[in-house]
Amino acid sequence: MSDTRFGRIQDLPSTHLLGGGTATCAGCGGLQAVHEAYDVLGENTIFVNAAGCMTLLSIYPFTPFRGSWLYTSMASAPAGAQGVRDALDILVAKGRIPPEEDLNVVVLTGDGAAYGMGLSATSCAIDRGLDFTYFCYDNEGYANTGQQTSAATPRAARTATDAGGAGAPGRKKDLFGIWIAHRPVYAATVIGSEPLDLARKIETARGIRGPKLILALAPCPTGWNFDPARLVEIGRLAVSSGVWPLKEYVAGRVVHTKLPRHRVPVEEYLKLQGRFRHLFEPQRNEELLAEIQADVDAYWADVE
Ligand SMILES: Cc1ncc(C[n+]2csc(CCOP(=O)(O)OP(=O)(O)O)c2C)c(N)n1
Ligand code: SF4
Ligand SMILES: [Mg+2]
Repeated sequence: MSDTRFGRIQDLPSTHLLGGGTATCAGCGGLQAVHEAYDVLGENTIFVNAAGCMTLLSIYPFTPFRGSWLYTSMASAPAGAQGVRDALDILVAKGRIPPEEDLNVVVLTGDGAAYGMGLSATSCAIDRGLDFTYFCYDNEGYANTGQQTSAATPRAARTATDAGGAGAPGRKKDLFGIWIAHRPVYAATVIGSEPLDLARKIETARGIRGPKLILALAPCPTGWNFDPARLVEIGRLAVSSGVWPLKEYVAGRVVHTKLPRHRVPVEEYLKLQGRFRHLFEPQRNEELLAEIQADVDAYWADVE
């Protein structure tokens, strides 16, 4: 079991309390993925940000990015993106900005908004064929407000709202599946600990017009209760255990971009995280561990 800063999940602070409210936590997998994506997207980018941890990057009128930033409520980032895209199209059509100064419109959202509150606005934006990239950093909970359970929280994870017993009772919603049911031009899963795979997918998305999903698993030391120094290790274990399949949907087909042929047992991934400690201590919960492993095995049985 890893060293962790917090004994109980209820003791987790809101990120509002950290760094005077101006920064993300050390070892933040969300920031890692956003940083890597921005290296490819470049400064001709406008982030349309749904309220969440990444909102703490900006303090009006400043952000750490060279591009632009629009802050929206949790549910309405895709609607904000539509307004920005329309305004840019008008400015280009009127010759007020040259086409080479046009911007990539990128929604930057957490899972609470992406899997839940913002889903209908997202669905409608895809249906309208909006030219935007929808970047979700999925830290599997409402992290900014203290890691409450979201529709992305995996089975058995303890959160502020499922703090006791067997942890979260549900199963993680399949947002990638919901997106591809809309037949977007592109959808991909990524993780910051696989930066080349991530960069190639951002590059692909940047070159296609229409609605595009980039769904990044974002290991969160504060909400998942692990040592920030283990960020990359945990990200790689998410992939090598098969918990987080790396894949893309392009031209109507799903292709896996990394096949973990010799999958490590899922418990290698789980046991580094305090949110799953109750599966191992004071005694192993063999039933739940087997159930979680069986879910992952069933996914890959369909792929292989
Ligand atoms: C309608 C609404 N309800 C609640 C909030 C309070 N709130 C701000 S950020 C946040 C958590 C968002 O979770 P997620 O989208 O997963 O982003 P994360 O905090 O994990 O980065 C909540 C609940 C809000 N801003 N708007
Ligand atoms: S709570 Fe998690 S997602 Fe939010 S800033 Fe901290 S590490 Fe990142
Ligand atoms: Mg979240």
